[in-house]
Amino acid sequence: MQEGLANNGLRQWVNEVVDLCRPDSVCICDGSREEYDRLMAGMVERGMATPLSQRAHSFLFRSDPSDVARVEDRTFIATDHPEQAGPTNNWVNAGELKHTMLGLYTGCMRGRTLYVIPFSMGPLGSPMARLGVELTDSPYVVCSMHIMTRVGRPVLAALGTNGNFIRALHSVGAPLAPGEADRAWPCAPIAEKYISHFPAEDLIWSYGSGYGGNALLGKKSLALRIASVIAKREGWMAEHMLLLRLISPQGKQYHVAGAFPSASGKTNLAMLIPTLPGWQAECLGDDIAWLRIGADGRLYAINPENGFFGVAPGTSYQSNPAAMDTVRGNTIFTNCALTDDGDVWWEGMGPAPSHAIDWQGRDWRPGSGVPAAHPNARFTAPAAQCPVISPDWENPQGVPIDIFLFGGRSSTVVPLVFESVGWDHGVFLGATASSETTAANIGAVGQLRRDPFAMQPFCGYNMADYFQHWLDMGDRLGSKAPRIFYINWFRKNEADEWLWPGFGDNSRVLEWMCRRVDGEVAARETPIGLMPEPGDLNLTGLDLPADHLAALLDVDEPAWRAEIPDIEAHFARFGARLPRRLADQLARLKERLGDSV
Ligand code: O2Y
Ligand code: MN
Repeated sequence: MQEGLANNGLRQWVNEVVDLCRPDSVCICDGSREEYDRLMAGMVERGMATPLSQRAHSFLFRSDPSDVARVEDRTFIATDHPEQAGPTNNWVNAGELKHTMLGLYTGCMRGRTLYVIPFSMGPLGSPMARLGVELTDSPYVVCSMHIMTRVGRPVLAALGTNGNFIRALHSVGAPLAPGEADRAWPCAPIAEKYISHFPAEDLIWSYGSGYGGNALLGKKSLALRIASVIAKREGWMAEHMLLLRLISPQGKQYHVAGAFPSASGKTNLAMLIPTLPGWQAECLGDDIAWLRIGADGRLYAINPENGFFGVAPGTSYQSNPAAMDTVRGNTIFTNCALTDDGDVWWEGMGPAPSHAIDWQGRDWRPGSGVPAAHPNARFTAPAAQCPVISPDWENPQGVPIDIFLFGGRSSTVVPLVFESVGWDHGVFLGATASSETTAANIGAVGQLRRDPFAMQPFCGYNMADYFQHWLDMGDRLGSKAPRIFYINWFRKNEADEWLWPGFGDNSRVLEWMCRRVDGEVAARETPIGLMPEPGDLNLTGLDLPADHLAALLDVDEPAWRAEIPDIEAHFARFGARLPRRLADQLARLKERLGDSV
């Protein structure tokens, strides 16, 4: 019996889980440094973690090769009726899934400790924060949650005796027989992995995976899938968005919230270092935003997370110096390569070492034909360590949003930037957002995939109702609604060259948006939206060939007309539930493109 827990609901739930999962012991996490160090030391002793001599308080983990990323086909929205989950989710009947998972959970923590992790998403005490408790048998999850969320005693104090919290149960699904040695990365086979969400009960059950989004349940499961359902119910928004503050040479602040699919340079943009003279940027968050309408009628956003769980490969002092400085210490690395001098290395970080141990623990040398780090290798680091973190990143009231960004990777068709003609058109742009698949996606590379609002894997309910929720929010915001833009940094020419330099130079596109917000610059009306004239972008100091600029701002009307059937097929998936206002937007686009309606 967990008598030490003052919260009645929590005590009862922990007792039920102990009866079901049969752990050898229970540990109530206090969130202290001592707790983190003790758990890490234990994992080092058992051969699960390697301390890195080149980075203070940093450790390398190697996962099981079957457990390297989120598993979308093992991720479920469990409700009574399939329409509640909609066509973009894996639906399972809630009762049936519970029956299956109760079988798996029975005795699954034998030989292990059950950790009780009280955590807050959002600064504790913020009106926008939510409390959760994750029960897990993974000390790696505990240490990662210490970084990614606010954990421990203050959360228990905030819960009091009867406070509400979101329940998240996690097991690696690998019970130990008496005397059985543990594996470096315990997990269950793929067919036994379940990342399950029961929105009717604000409940998360995860089984069989110890990796990232499958196991750190505050992140994708709570802050997006469950929170999106709560947000719809309560009239706010839970979005897969970075948060960025831009500061003009005159000191004026603009706040940007941007939704991009995985592997579209989201963390790089979140930690932007502008090349445009006089402009500064501050990072407020790199992955998730919670937004609500404030007393002044504007939309305010917080980052509910406390750290970054970023993709390591491709991150370098060239692509993202702020991220490189963020991970200099107090960082957990997963599936990176280990160098002979006790540091981590990954593809795209810089010159390759002459020898390393790869992510699977094997000897590796350049030219060996396999990557040293897994393409989804990750760093887990405290946001507070980011050199460009905003002083307001923990502001409990959030920051007022001026600009929404949508976008993806598109080597053809989509121009560098365009603005929506109004809120409904902006929602249409979010609803039809697409991106080319990369090596980070399962399946063929370079194929266009619709990823509405970058929420396809993360919306906890019927996406058609989510579209309606965006329309409703716009109605409530009226003239105070943020402006909506669509961007594409990834356009190429026939010679397969990038047309836009990207990274810090993206500040030039953002500056145009800020001037649009201030009404300082007109825009060219095109069939797809409002665009800058070539002379409207501040390209001072940038050596951009004129033909590149022309191509970047060109609207290829035949190519856009060719997109229409795919948008129609995408919308058709939602049947009669698709909001009429989005069907109208499609009809207007067709009209503007001169297509028959
Ligand atoms: O592979 C995972 O488990 C992590 S996925 C992830 C991590 C951090 C931020 N975003 C994502 C994502 O897939 O969008
Ligand atoms: Mn993400």
